[in-house]
Amino acid sequence: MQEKLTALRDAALGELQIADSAKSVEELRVKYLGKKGELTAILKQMGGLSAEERPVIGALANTVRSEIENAIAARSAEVDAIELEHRLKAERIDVTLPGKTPRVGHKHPMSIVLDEAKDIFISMGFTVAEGPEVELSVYDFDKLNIPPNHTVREWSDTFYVAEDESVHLRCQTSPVQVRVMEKQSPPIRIISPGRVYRKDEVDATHSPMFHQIEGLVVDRGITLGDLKGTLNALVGKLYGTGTKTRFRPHHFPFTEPSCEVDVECFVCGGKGCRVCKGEGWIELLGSGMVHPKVLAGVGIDPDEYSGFAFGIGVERMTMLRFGIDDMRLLFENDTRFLSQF
Ligand code: 2NL
Repeated sequence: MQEKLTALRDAALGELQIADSAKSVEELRVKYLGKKGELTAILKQMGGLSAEERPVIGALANTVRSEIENAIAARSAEVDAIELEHRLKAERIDVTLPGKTPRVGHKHPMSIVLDEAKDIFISMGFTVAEGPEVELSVYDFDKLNIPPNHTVREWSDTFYVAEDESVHLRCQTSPVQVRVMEKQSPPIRIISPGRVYRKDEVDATHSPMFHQIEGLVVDRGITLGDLKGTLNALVGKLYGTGTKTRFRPHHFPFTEPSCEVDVECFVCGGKGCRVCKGEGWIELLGSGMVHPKVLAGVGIDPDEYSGFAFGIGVERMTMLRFGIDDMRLLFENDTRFLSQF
């Protein structure tokens, strides 16, 4: 039995020496020291030994076991080191290779202008209000004093959703302001940015969907002077202080008096050119003093309160700001165009 044990030890140590992975070391541990391993098999035969032989063989068996255990521990450490070495070589990163520059996007020109406009109004104490794009005609037409025969109510102008004309895609964001006035009592100072829809053919200056920012201020003693001051501040911040404005009489059913606001042409400085069609002025927005009927309709007493309102097209504002001459460029999302802003 002595020979068997030493032969077992020699075999185990020999095989361990050529084991080259953690897995094969573990296999050898099972093979020699495991419950069904070769050492266990030999020890099972100890029953047949004499009383003198048994302690001798027992001591040798223990020595063999610890020799094999030590050899496994030592080889296992070596193999781990070798495997780590291999992995470090295989997974080596060459930090001197040129990197791949990530393509980082940026804000769309309309978002740049919209965010600027929002900041300007927020700095003047306005808050931002939002509302539904599918709107009740009562809110988008009736409560805005738009008469029953007005062209905007025709099916050729408006995207109706209901056959009975009670629901449509909003033509302006004014209904948002009507909803705020119904819920909240003055003072009111809000802007309502958002998408609006009109049945227009697509061309360089029209789109059936575009964006608007409307604004509304209602309080005691609000005058046309407040309207002019607010809109001049906006124009100055957007297009540079000193940009001249012109308030030109106009008509809207929901304001009285009403005016359109022009800015001095940014191309020719007012002399007249192709961009301003020889006018020297470019139309920017519509505005006016909120019609007393509109105030009364939402339960605000027009004898106690007055207000001004305005509506600006965001596409138009963006085109003027960056000198873009075709609205379609803003919607096509060609990155060769967009990356310029
Ligand atoms: C335009 C310019 C405008 C308003 C919008 C408004 C809203 C309420 C009451 C009165 Cl709740 N007015 N908004 C006022 C003037 C012009 O938009 O060209 N619209 C057709």
